Amino acid sequence: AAAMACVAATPAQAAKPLTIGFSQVGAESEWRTANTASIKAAARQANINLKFADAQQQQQNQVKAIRSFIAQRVDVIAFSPVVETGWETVLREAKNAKIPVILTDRAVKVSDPSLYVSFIGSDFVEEGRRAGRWLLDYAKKNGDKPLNIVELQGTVGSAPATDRKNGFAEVIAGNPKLKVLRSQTGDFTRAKGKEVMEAFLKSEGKNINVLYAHNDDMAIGAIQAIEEAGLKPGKDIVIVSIDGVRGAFEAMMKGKLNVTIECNPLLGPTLMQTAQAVAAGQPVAKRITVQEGVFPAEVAAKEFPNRKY
Ligand code: GZL
Repeated sequence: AAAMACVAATPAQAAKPLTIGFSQVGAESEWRTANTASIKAAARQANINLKFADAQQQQQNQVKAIRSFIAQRVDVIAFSPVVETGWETVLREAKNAKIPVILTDRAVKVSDPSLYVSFIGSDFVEEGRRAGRWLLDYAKKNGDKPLNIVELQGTVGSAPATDRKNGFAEVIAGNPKLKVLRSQTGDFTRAKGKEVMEAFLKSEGKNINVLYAHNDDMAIGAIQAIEEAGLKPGKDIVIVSIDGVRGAFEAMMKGKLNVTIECNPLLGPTLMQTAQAVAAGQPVAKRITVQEGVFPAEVAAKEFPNRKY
């Protein structure tokens, strides 16, 4: 009989819970709040020890947090990079410390893709294209008359702002009657979105037919500015927005917003699964995308009860 390989039974080592250091962009929007809630809940469910740092939308706070996670020797570092560039040095420090890094939500531009193991998040260019396609369709249904657009961009230098701008511009180039009059950042917040929309209204006033907002929070701020200017949001100025947060559905049900392009913030479970696989030395996909749809106002009431964020 083949010699039986026998291994002395050792008391099962209670697996030490994984420790993940997570650097979050901030708390700038309803989307971010939902994203943070998803990550914290998923860590609890997976019995993962989560060290969570809020960067108040400042890149240097994220660099500091990542350095602190390295010093604490966490098992995995994950973060949502507030902007695309400026990460090479700190990511090389993590690599030299042999701590794997996972990107969630937003991407980075680095010369060496081995500086992170996986990027879990939406395709923002496609989200911009979806906004553009909705507007092309709207133009066709409304006698193809000229449409003057103002654009509220997200945080300057962030992947969602750059990509949503490019995807939208690529698609509306198909209709020369669609013109972007002014485009400026509202930094993804309601307050800034309102402030910049006030400036747009002062300079362009009745000339504005459409607002394209890179997130719902800026659109909601702009809605207040439009109403304070005595105009009807969703009618005098058609509003196309992105995220699909609760506030957007509420605005659509009131007829103040025309469409929201969903951007799924519920990345927590996928992040935890990926981190566990990485820590176990298993291969993981370099790019993990998420499912998301388009919700025009006419479906808002029906869809609202199904919303998870
Ligand atoms: C998109 C995310 C953006 C949201 C904004 O994945 O990075 O940041 O669209 C949030 O609401 O502020």
